[in-house]
Amino acid sequence: MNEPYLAKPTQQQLAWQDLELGMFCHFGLNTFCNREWGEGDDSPEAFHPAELDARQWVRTAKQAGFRYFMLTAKHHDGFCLWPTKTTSYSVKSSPWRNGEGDVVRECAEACLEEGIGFGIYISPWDRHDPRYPDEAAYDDVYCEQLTELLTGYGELVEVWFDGAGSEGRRYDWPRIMDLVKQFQPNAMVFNMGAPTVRWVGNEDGFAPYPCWNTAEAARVSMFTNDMTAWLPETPDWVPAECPVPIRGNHWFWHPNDETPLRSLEELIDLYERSVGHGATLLLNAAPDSRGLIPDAEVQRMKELGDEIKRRYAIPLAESSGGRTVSIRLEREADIHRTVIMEQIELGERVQSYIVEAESKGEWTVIARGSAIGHKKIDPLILPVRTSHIRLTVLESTLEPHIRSFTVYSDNH
Ligand code: FUL
Repeated sequence: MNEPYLAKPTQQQLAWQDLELGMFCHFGLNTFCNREWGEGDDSPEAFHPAELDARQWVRTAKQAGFRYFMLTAKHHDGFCLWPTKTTSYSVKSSPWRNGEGDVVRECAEACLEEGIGFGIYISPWDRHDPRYPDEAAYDDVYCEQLTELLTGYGELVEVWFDGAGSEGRRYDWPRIMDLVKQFQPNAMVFNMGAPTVRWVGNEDGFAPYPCWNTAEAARVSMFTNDMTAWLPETPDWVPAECPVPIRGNHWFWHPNDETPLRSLEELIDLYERSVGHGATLLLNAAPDSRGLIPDAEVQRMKELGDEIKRRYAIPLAESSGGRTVSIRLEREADIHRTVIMEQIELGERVQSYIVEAESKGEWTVIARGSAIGHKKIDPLILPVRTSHIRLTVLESTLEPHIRSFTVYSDNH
């Protein structure tokens, strides 16, 4: 008998889903003009990050356990952080490094040195370029800019196509996708064209549960409930990414910003509801006008990384298997959380499951859910004292395969 069709990830998607944590980095002319969305008329003269140190940015990500780093090579204002041949509206016209600098290169090199993935954000919407109103002429510009980025900076993990400002606008997506396929076949494509990764649909940093890996569409931007029209070759497997700024709703740095930095409690909660719901967390920390990520942000990132390690680096016990996976501990312990991963290379099979703990011969359900996918974290409201714990898959499309079932205690 033929098995029912089940969407499966590509090797590249599998590798990307294992990254789990990305640091987003919004930096550009906005940083110097106290803006979130420059209108494309700020002078490149303003761009002078006297102490710019991309290694400090990337180290901040690395030290916190983040595995990829995404830079806004071009935001909506159209200012390019690399010396593009397509426009003079770039670092070339700025006083920074006498117009000879290249922020994209410095980030690419820092990522290579630190051994984490590098990705770029390149806004399709361009509020500066005079050719923007002419669809065909701008497609040429955009494709040239993209080609420069895809070919000049080594291997990219992801290319971020932001829908904001592009609601209703047509771009030549087949042509744009061909460039990515040709020059960076391993890079993930975010949300537009023929995406391999979708936007989770909010900028709050969490994935509503269940967050299945299969989808046929995703929201275009924060400003519409329209769904993107994806090209027919879009795979059925399109895992979700959850972008969120570490400070309020500001993606860029602002002088004397009083928007509060997210607390450690809030961030770890977001981690457990993004990565813990099978998605990827993309947390933004913005460099300031010196060209450095401020101490408070660096510190908070580090605290988050330390807390993730404290909770999840040392399992009490771990097992894997099929429909039922049991764990017997050598002695009773307080369980604070469980983590389940499905072998997603075989597709997302589990539809519902329970986790139970035994005490004096009685089994009690301590967690339940539907999707598992890449990862499901179940933090327990109260710790459960037990020496015997089991996962049971109640419903699945095909025979379930559990990559790992892990229990954690705070008292290890
Ligand atoms: C949005 C943009 O409008 C914001 O400025 C930011 O870049 C965010 C990640 O995406 O659509």
